[in-house]
Order: sequence, then C-alpha cells, then structure tokens
Amino acid sequence: MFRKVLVANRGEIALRVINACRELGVRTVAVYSEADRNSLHVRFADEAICIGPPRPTDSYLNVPAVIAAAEIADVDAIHPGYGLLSENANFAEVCRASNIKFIGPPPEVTRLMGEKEKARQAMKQANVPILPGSDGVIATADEALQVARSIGFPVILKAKAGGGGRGMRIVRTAEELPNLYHAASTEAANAFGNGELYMEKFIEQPRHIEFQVLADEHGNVTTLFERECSIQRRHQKLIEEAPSLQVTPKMREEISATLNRCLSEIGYQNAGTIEFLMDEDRKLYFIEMNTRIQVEHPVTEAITGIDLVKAQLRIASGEKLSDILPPKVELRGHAIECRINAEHPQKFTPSAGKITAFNVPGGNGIRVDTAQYAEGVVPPYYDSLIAKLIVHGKDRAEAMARMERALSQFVVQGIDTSISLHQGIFQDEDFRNGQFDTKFMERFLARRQS
Ligand code: MV4
Repeated sequence: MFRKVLVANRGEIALRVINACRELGVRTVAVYSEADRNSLHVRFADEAICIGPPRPTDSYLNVPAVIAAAEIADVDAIHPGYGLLSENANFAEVCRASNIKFIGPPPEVTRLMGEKEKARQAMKQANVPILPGSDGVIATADEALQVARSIGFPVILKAKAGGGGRGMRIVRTAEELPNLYHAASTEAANAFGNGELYMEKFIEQPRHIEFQVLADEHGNVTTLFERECSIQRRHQKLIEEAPSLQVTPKMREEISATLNRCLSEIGYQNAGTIEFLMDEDRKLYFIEMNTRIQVEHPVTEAITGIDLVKAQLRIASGEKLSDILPPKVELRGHAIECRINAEHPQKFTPSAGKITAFNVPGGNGIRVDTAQYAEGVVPPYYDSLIAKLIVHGKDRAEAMARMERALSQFVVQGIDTSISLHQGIFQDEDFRNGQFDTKFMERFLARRQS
C-alpha cells in the first residue's frame, strides 16, 4: 500500500478520500486554495499545502502547482476525486512522468473515453448496445443530413470532445439541420477547442441509468450493479438511487457480463461508470463512460457493502480484485442519495456565505458525506454541493421513509439549500411510484409554479 497520498480536490470528496486513506494507514496531503484555508479537508489531512488563489484555474486546476506540492510532500500517489483534474489525461501523464501513481485508469484509456465517439465505437465492437447513429465523426452538414435520413428523425448532434450536455443539439427536421449542425460545432469548438460532432437517434424521455465497475491492474473487471440518476435539472443530478426499479436481474446480468469483457479488452483500470439511456421499451443503450469515482458512489457502497475509495487505493497499489472483494457481491436493500446544494430551492441561484447553524441527521441507515460545519463558510468559487445525504433500507419504501425523516432533521442556517426542494420531491406521487425519467424535474417544477 502507498505510504503517502496527495488528495487533489476539496470539499466532501477530499474528506472522503482522506478518511479512506486514514483507515488504510496511508498518510495524506491536502492541497487547498486561499478560500479553503479553514476547510475540514485541510484540518483532517496529515499535511496541507496552499496551492494558490481561490479561482479553480489558479489552484485546484493548476497542474504545475499540484505536482509541485506532490514533489515537496514526497507522495507516492495522487487521488484526483471527481471533477477538477480527475479526467484530464494530460495530468495523468504528468503524474506518470513524475513517478507519481495517478489513482485512476491509464491516460490512454482516459483519452479514449474522453473522445465520446471513439468510446461509442469501442463499446459497439465489444457488443455493448449503442443507439443507431454515425460511424465516427460527421465532417459536413450534408453528411449529417444523410446520416439523419438513414436513422430517422429526431436525432441528436453531440460534441466528440463533449459530455455532460454541452455542444448538443436535438434535430427534428431536415430543414433545421444545417443551422443546428453549425451552431453545435461552433459551441463545441469554443467550449472544448474541438468542433467535431457525431450523431445518435434521439430518445425523447430517457431514463439515465449507469453501471459501476471496478477493474484491477491484472485484467479483472467486476460490475457492481447500477444507479438510477434520472432526477436531474440542467444536467445536475439531484437524487440518485440503487438499484434501479427498471433493471431486471436478467438485464443486469447481461449488461454486466458484456461490460466486464469489454473493459478487460480495453485495459480499463480502477473505478469507472458506464452511462446508459433507457428508452420507453426499457432497452439500455451506452452513451458515455466516466473514468473517475462519482459523486453518487455511496449508494453503490450502501447496497454492496464495498468501500469504493478504499478499493481504488488498493487497486492502484497493485492488489487483485479477488483479494479486495468478497467471493460473491450480493445486492442488499435499497439506497437513495440527495445532493444538498447551497442554492435557492426554487430559483436555483447559488448561495455562498457563512453557515450559522448545522445539524446533521444520523441513526440507522443514514450517512452524511460533507466537509461543512457550523460557522463554516461556503465560498462562491466552486460548485454548490455542500453535503450528500445517503439512506439505506431493506427496500425502497424503507429508504424513502428514512430519507424523509433525515431531511426533516437536517438543519442548515445562514445560506439557502435544496433541502426543502428534496422534501417536495419525496412527496411527489410519481417519484414515490418510481414513475420518472430525465424530464421529471421539468414537470415537477412546472406543476409547482402553477
Ligand atoms: C441523449 C438524450 C437523448 N437521446 N442522447 C445529456 C447529457 C449527456 N450525457 C447525454 N445527454 C443526453 N443524451 C440521445 N441519443 C438525452 C440526453 C439528456 C439527458 C441524459 C441523461 C440525463 C439527463 C439528460 C437531460 C437532458 C438530455
């Protein structure tokens, strides 16, 4: 196992990684911006190094500053958490060149999955179901029209270098295609420095379902069930649960077997998530892969009993999955996560400032991942996630009752939070019945307005 790990992140995930290291007897080095001087990830790490001014580009995203801190502290490895540098293949390459283990997949694999159309073709090769679409990128609006006619409208144009919803356009008719093609390409060029597009059949009201995988450095891959992440607004997930009510044991087994084979062939390593869309016929189609630990990983931890961050550390230090996991991983009960954001519950405007009161719920089946505390400060420079409330129960009904109880005991004063929004969602009949897709929040908010 590593002697010392630098945690290249902030907030709850930095603390989550520090906790896993501590329990494995690994020393930790926090890095922090000037705005995070009093953060818990700084307080609970063995060492802490300030790497720059508050803005992420000046600190957490500053590769030379992070590497310098790693050299000065003499660490063996860097854990990138999620977001920030976690899916930056160049950063992973700099780590490799500096003899520092990057806790994640090799840079070549990160780069492959970052090129969304290449990832799509790689999955297709391995029999993972994909949507009808282009074979590779589309060079011109004319070619786009040909592909669209062959697969049938509506279609969606996506940026090859994109992901997370940017540089996408839904195209419903041939007439509007040329303009939307150029708009998507320009937006992608500005956002990602690459205007190349590909095309897929557009699914109107998909569910977002993703599978968690772990892969060791000896070619072994295990899929650890799925998460249902359809409750989102503007590509920001609000609630995640595991398992999905829509995925049958047979579907789960088939997808898992295919993914295990596919990722072993690709040479995948460490934790990863494979995102699927589910259509009205409950068929699953691969859309993209995330090569990092995700925000919502605790719901998988709850139903499997596996500590995914410890598994990441053990995999990166060369251990085999067979030594990390129990002989058979059973799916136990049901877990739900609410993302508690520092934002207005109706207007969704970010809310920075000092927290004046903070009471975290506890008790049976409750987990709270947060780096916040009473008298703590939410700086305006970073994403608005301040806590994750995760519940586990014997079934979805018990998990829901637990979540409602926990939400009612979660007190945050001094800033706005999404707690009351979550309470509203948990009273919604469609949500309670599991009748939702990625359009749920739009309908829910429209209903609330009137
Ligand atoms: C789609 C789609 C419908 N059809 N692709 C949005 C983010 C990116 N990861 C993929 N996204 C979508 N791709 C096809 N072929 C609808 C979405 C989409 C979406 C997907 C998952 C969760 C929320 C979403 C919200 C709007 C659109």
